[in-house]
Amino acid sequence: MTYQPLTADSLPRRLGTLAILADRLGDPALWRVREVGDGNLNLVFIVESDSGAAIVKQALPYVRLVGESWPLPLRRSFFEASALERQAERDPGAVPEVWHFDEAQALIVMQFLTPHIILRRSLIQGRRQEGLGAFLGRFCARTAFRGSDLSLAAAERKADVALFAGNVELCDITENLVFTDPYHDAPLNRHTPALQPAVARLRADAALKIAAQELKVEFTACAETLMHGDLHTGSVMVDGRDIKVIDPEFAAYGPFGFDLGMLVSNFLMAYLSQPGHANAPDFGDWLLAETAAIWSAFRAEFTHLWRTERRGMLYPEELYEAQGDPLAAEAARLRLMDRIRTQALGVCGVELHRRILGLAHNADFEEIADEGLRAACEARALSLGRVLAVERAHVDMDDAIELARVLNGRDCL
Ligand code: SR1
Ligand code: MG
Repeated sequence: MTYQPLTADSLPRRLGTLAILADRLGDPALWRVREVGDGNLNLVFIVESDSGAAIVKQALPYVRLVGESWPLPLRRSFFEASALERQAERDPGAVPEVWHFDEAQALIVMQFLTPHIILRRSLIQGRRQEGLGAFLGRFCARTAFRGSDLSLAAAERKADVALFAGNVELCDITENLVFTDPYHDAPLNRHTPALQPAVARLRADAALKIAAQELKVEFTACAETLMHGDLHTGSVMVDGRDIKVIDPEFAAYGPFGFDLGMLVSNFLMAYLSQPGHANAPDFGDWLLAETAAIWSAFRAEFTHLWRTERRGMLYPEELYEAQGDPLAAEAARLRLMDRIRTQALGVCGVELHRRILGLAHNADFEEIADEGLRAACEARALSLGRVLAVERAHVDMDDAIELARVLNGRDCL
């Protein structure tokens, strides 16, 4: 059958013979199906019966957020399924189980996470999640390290680089929406009107535009590891105990620090939007502590893997430990981690900008109904983003977090 988008009505008929669903859910006539996709791209169905539940995610041949005028290949579903498989190996338990993949229909049947909600929603509501930053920092470290030439056999990684190089259109979205469009008057951009003077300043800022393009060069040319590619707080689900990373359809090979930077950026946006949400006064402190925990867990796990699993062609033991010089290996690791932190802070900066100036905004700010208050919060994020992108080589993660705290009381408009 050629590709056809599912509907809640057609799904039981079309997928009712799939053993993996029939075994878990029983008679398709009794399935309850809801379309719940609220992301920018896909259809997402919850399929339930009295005996079980599943998620069916199907790609649409266009960008859902914009409409059929912006076509997008169905093949992104293949990259998502392939990335989930690799992430499940590299950080077991961190991603939902994939039960079935149908390439022609661009659909993935997977574990229904319940009672999980999207992390972004939970942060807007002021809910805490034990171990959140540490879990996500470890996920970034494990996937970054184990997807790179620090760990994989060279031939395996090269084949994988070639495979994921096919995810052209999704990379193109990031290349334009994250690294370029915020810095000029791109057709689909929008921003809160009161930001106009701040936006004009950013777009006239030569150092910032150089920084954004340098970061874009790294994104396109540094195929260091298999990135999730879209690791914001809408790509994480939580239930108070369990945490899962979802939605890696933007997966591609890129710099070690990309996922880390995007994630930290979205935590900082959750923090900077708190004045617009009625949460406990110390919730912001918790958010910053979890942001710090992302980096410290990343550093600790990456260090652990460096010392115990460094079997790839990069930084081979022959150069260090085998010559009785473990300190030199540590020096090399520290240099690499400095470079990853620099990358991450740069990505963090441009991600702050694109979520406020570009096409795809974040509910953290969007749901602040008072436009003046929203603009005040967003202006702080723009200022923080500028410093992080331009000064990324001279800023520590603690400095970045402290700067967010200081800016939160300032008028940046
Ligand atoms: C046109 S897609 C817009 C954004 O949604 C996705 O989640 C990615 O973040 C992308 O940049
Ligand atoms: Mg997504």
